[in-house]
Amino acid sequence: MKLSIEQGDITTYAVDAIVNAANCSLLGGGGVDGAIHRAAGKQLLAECRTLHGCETGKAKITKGYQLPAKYVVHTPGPIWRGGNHNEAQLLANSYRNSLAVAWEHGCRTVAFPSISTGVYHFPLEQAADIAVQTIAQFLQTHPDMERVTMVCFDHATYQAYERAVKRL
Ligand code: AR6
Repeated sequence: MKLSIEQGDITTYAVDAIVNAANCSLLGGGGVDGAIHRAAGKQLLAECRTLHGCETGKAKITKGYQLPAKYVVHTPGPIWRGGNHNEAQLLANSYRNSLAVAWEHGCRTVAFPSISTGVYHFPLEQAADIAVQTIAQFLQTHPDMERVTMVCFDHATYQAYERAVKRL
């Protein structure tokens, strides 16, 4: 299985691309977005300013600057608004479009945080199912992708993604 679930800090991952759970401005924020910008240095924000934002579920790529990762893929996941505002489809789009833009830039190892399950309040168990299903589908259609890692910051998130993999 080329999908790994790990607990850790995504800013330390020396992969081809890490994914940032961004907002539509792409100009930084708290959570994993803040951690990535702090670790990458202010050149990352300068490149992000040239991108003029990003729609929910879409993805844009920058260099990684001072990060060990070569690229950062920025995707705004959906804000949870009760579940009847296309949240599930938009979250799947974030994973699929992030993998697609990384792939187009030659990336074969990609690491994701748990998109939308922090301040955007997407229910963790459902988000984990969407993430692992969307990643597994991409791996099936892109056999040359070497590894996709879900990097869970806390243990409860790690356990939720482990359960989702077992449900696959
Ligand atoms: N490595 C991996 N995961 C992390 C790290 C890290 N260093 N730091 C936090 N997480 P969140 P969202 C986890 O809130 O819900 C920002 O302000 C965190 O524990 O970062 O998509 C953006 O600018 C949680 O499990 O992202 C947006 O405005 C997961 O990352 C908004 O938050 C996602 O939590 C996006 O909200």
